Amino acid sequence: MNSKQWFERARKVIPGGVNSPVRAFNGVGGTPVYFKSGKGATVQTEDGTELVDFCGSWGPLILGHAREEVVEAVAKAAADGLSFGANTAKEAEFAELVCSMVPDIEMIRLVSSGTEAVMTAIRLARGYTGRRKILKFDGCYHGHTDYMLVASGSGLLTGGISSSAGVSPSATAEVFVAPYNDLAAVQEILKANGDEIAAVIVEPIAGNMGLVEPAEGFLEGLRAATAECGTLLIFDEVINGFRLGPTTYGNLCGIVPDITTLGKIIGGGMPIGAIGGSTEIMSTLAPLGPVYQAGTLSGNPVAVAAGMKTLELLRDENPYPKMEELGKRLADGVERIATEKGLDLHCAQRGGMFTPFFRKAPVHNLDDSKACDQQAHAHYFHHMLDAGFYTPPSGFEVAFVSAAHTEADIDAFLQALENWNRAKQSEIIFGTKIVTNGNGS
Ligand code: HOZ
Repeated sequence: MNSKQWFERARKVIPGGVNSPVRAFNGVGGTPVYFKSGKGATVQTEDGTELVDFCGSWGPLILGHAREEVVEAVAKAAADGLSFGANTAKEAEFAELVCSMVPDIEMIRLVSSGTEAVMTAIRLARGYTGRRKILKFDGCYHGHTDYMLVASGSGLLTGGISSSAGVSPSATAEVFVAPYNDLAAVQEILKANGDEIAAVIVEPIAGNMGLVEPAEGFLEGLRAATAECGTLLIFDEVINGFRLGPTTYGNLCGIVPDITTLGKIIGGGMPIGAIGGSTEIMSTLAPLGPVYQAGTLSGNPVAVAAGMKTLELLRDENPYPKMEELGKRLADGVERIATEKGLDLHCAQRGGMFTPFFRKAPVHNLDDSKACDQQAHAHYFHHMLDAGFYTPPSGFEVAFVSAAHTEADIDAFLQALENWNRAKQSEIIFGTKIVTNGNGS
């Protein structure tokens, strides 16, 4: 059975054949790849191929696939019991570790996903402030709770919808949306409605419309404007957290949000999420306070073991300078090739995060990202896949260089890009639509 056969089989019993829409390759066309195993920077597929993986399970695998120490920690925890639904010493140690690595997080509550973390953070902000409304940014993605599925990034963009059906209008009516990086728009909304807004939520470095960096003063401005009207500032660091250093991005750039949401890396590949903040705010959560949150698998010992070992390794080995170096090598190489080949392409990069944007002009917000040539991205994606490189199957996502990648991986990636000749590529089938190569015909 190859990927195509597995996909046909899966489509009969799983909606769209996938358990998360972006995996369906709607953004790039063609048939999704089925993964069999992974080790370090590479994965083996059901097609018998080996791919260098720049998706890294969408971010958790900062140490690469199946890092030995993490797998050992998981195996040991699993052998000791998969779940208790009761307290464990490890979860207390894990909370202590995160608090020690992120000084502004005095307390942390564990949940099972980033979506759940954001859901809880929003309820916490509402409970703490006694206000109902929220402000989010166009193209930022904060999981799939009702009120966060407005003007959303990530998989919603590849599906051509920015807001989901089935969401109650009363949920979205409570959400203001501003363009990312537009501080003046935020200030205006807060000036008129600040006393009704419980929280402003932002991905400090946006990662769900491709990699979009905050403009100078944007995050500082958000901090000042929210503080002025008693609105909480939530940094959604599900992607950013522990990505650029062994701490949060907020801590690295010296901005203290009121609440931080975490996920991905802190679970080392196992399902986890977390909400962190000051003792005062976090004490609003039950059983100390009136804001309810619960979960049978919250603080699951196997997930905690994977996360703990991952954070310890990041703290002790400090692979961040290496990832920055490799990320820069890759981005510089993409820029050079784009210039030499006359491609409408540039590469955004920060640390190990990168996004090739198919236009020359920089990308500051969702409108800029949407203006990129998605068909060119799809052709690039398939060329690189055929050459042995797996990148996110969407032009609206971030790719990741992990601590397991090497200079040789980056150079091979660049060589493959250098060999790209779009005019020679065959057409790509998007569902029933065929996108031909070259002249965009
Ligand atoms: N949160 C991940 C994208 N940035 C997506 C994973 C998914 O939607 O499957």
